[in-house]
Amino acid sequence: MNAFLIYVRDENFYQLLPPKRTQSPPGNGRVRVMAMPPLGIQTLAPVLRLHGHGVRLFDTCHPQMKAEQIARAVIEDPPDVIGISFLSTTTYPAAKRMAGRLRSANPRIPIIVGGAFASGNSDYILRDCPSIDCVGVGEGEELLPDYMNRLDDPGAVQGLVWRDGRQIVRNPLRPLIRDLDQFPYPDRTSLPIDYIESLPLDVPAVLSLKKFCTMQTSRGCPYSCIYCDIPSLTQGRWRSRSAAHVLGEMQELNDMGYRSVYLTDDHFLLKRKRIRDICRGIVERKLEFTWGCEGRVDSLAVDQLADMSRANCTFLAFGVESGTQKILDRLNKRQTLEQISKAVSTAKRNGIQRVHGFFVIGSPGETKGDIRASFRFAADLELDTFNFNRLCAYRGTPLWREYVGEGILDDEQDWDKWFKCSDIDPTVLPGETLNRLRSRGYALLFAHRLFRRPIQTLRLLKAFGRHMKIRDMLRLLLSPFRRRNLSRSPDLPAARQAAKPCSS
Ligand code: B12
Ligand code: SF4
Repeated sequence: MNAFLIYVRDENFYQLLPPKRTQSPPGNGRVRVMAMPPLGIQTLAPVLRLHGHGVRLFDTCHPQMKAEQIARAVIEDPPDVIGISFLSTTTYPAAKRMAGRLRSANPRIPIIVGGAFASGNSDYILRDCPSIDCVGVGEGEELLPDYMNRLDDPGAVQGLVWRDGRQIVRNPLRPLIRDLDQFPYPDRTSLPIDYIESLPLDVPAVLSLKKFCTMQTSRGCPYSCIYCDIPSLTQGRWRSRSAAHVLGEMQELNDMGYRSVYLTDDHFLLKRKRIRDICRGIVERKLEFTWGCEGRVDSLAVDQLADMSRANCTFLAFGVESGTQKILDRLNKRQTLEQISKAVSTAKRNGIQRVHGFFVIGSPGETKGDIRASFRFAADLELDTFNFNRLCAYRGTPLWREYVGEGILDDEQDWDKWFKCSDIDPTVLPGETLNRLRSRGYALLFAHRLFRRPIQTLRLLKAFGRHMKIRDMLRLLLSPFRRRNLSRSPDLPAARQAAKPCSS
């Protein structure tokens, strides 16, 4: 049997390289895109092939892989199954449009969707979108081949939520996969796209032109921060591939010429022995790529950062979130300000080139003073880069459940929306105030950096400037002070929309 696997992108999170540099090299049909590769479909393709199926991959960031072109491919070379993969709430409308277009191209081909948002909202999706026949909940490595082998008996496929006539049927959940070492490595060659290491911003910020890809060495997270849906997607469990299996893939990437790798693990820094073995393996095998990852500041592995640095880890991102203990506790972050300072300074002392801090502002109960304290705290940390996003509420998170309990959100009507907390929660400062405080905070941070760490700052600017025009550098530096134009704006809850006066 044959399958099309399509990754539907959020158009705010990729950009083609400017026209002159878009093709690489000109005429070979490949395009260069500033984005992360679609690891979900890259992971599933070789597994389906192992089961004897043919697979064609599509990624909508490619100018020739938009809904129209894929619909034409469906007509000319009809597959037996269409699988649509997308990550988040923000991409659901585009995924729905894709399903509708492909359904009209050939109404007989079953369409299955999967990914983080689809897994958490399966029943709602089937009720909402008649072009989608079923949702694969959770991991796809076992589910998708099982589904393809039993197209005429969907009731027997664990983890499938499907439509039986007018009824939506939720099959029993498929248990989490125990042995993640059993699968082949992702397919990084079939898509005619070179993914460029970059920042997903509205300014073209190319970080390097090295051959770049992502990789996943573990899944899940045992913590329960109130704004995050990873624990509910992975049943609060952390599972990993063995160091040997990870190193096998790393060797393959090295031999294929990859020189920059980003680990998309939710929490890479969890198991000391595994980290030690991976780092040792990278050094012993003389693997040439640099790599980056994300982790918690309280992990014991913080004292292994020297090993990681020796093994070419050049980027480390910490979820700092706030500069006050009150807000860290409100977010159930289970970390202290001391742990944050220690982790950041240990990373820098051990030679990690770029240490990044993720912060949020606009948390429940956060005051203007708390936000100013966060920026002051950030200024005192030895972070190289940082971002301060406004807190959002996504379905599947403890925060969402709080809002449903308080009557602010309604699961039935708001499930496919995303909200800035400042738009819906009266205990959060208004959006305008947050934006003003953020602009001032960024100005303080930039000034602080320039005067207190001028050499590091110039080095960083030089690194960013290598592949950017001066005009783009200036736009990048000014971007924190500008309002970002998103193709999909945050929503308002149904209750508030209903209360709005009718304009006619
Ligand atoms: C890397 C990443 C990004 C990258 C984008 C990567 C890319 N390819 O474009 C960047 C940084 C740009 C990003 C941006 C955003 N992200 Co993000 N991102 C991730 C992260 C950390 C890893 C994704 C990944 O590579 N996973 C590895 C692959 C192997 O897993 P997978 O794709 O889930 O695929 C598996 C299954 O889902 C399933 N599957 C996948 N597709 C299909 C299809 C079928 C048919 C079937 C049956 C199964 C199936 O099988 C696969 C193998 O088991 C996830 C967290 C996570 N653990 O998933 C968050 C996550 C997906 N992101 C999230 C969010 C919120 C966002 C943003 C909205 C954030 C923002 N600031 O605006 C944007 C929107 C981006 C978008 N919609 O494209 C949330 C989604 C929550 C939600 N309910 O919407 C997550 C879950 C993080 C979180 N903490 O909550 N993100
Ligand atoms: S934010 Fe990070 S630490 Fe918190 S639950 Fe999500 S993945 Fe785990």
